[in-house]
Amino acid sequence: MLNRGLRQSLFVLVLALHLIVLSTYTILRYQRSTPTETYPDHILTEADPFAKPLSPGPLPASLIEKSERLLLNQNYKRFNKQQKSADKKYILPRVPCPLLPPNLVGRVTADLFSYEMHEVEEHLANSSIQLGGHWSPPHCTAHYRVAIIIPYRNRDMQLRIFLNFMHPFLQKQQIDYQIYLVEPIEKIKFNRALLFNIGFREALKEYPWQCFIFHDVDLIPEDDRNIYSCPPEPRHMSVSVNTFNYQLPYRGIFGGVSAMTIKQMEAVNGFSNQYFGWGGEDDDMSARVITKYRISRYPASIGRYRMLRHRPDTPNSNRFTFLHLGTGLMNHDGLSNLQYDVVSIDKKKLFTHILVNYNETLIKASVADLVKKKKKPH
Ligand code: BGN
Repeated sequence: MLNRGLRQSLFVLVLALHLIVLSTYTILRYQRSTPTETYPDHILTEADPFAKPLSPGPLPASLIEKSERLLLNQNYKRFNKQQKSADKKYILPRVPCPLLPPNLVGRVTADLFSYEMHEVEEHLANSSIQLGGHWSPPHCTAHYRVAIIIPYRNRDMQLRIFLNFMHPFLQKQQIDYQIYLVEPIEKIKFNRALLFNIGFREALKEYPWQCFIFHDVDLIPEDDRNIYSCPPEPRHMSVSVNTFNYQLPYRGIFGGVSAMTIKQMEAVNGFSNQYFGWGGEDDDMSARVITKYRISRYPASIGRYRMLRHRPDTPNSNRFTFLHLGTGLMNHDGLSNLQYDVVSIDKKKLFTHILVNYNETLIKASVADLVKKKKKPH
């Protein structure tokens, strides 16, 4: 025989168990419930390659409005159905990604270990990066289509560290992006600005990029709130770099990492093609930019970068000649007189490699008369 007290506590226990089971069931049901299949027509888009998710992944949950979460959820389900049925008429609703990417944390530290390329590829094997290093968010339409252009030569170790860190970094920002490496063939002089112009041209031939990030391979961002997008004014992004004691070395600096839209690039005729060797080409671009815009920057606490160590390059002694001309060459030298040959375009797993050739003599000759005239005005 159970006494009264024991009977009462048993009753309370059974009641509590019931409550737990019931609430778990309700929560699960709510989470799984499919939003209604009738979907307002205006949200359905034509089959838009840029709205197409690549593959399903975990759904972002925190910091997203409930209504947005339902849309994302529905998109995810439709995507799976579409995969199974291969029904071309099944059009995914265009759902913009949340304005504030949900998983940003602020300060981030890169893994600077020098993994082999195949190890980096393995690390990133599950993140649905398309051949050529293109990624876009699987369940929503990114707000920005961004090409990352990297002038490159002989920096294999830095490249591996960069790729290993940058892919997850950009994916967390929910950007539709691709990484392009533009490399000159061996026997010609390195020309950072010319390689940027080439990257800009070539990238636009294959995808409607809106925004370009001109990026040195040795700079690794340290804060994921440093969103890789293009604001209304050209943005200098590497505001505070460890090698400069996290301070802007001078007001007009535009080197390291910078972001420009197509319109902004075209408005200043791109970069100058005349800077062979190290230095000055970014100052030239800065001078071009300020004729039409103001340089925008994130606060120093966000635009933070770590520079990977390397041997210093030899400065180009000619750079002062062109810098002294100010923006004198702007309308004649840049995208308008760009000449180069593409040797190969190689779609690697994590980036697109564009190997190029150009003729320094011809490029210099294209502005020689103008330089003479500007130096000695009549
Ligand atoms: C400057 C270089 C830039 C370089 C920054 C940071 C020149 C032009 C002659 C004054 N400018 O001095 O190209 O990005 O340092 O390293 O050399």
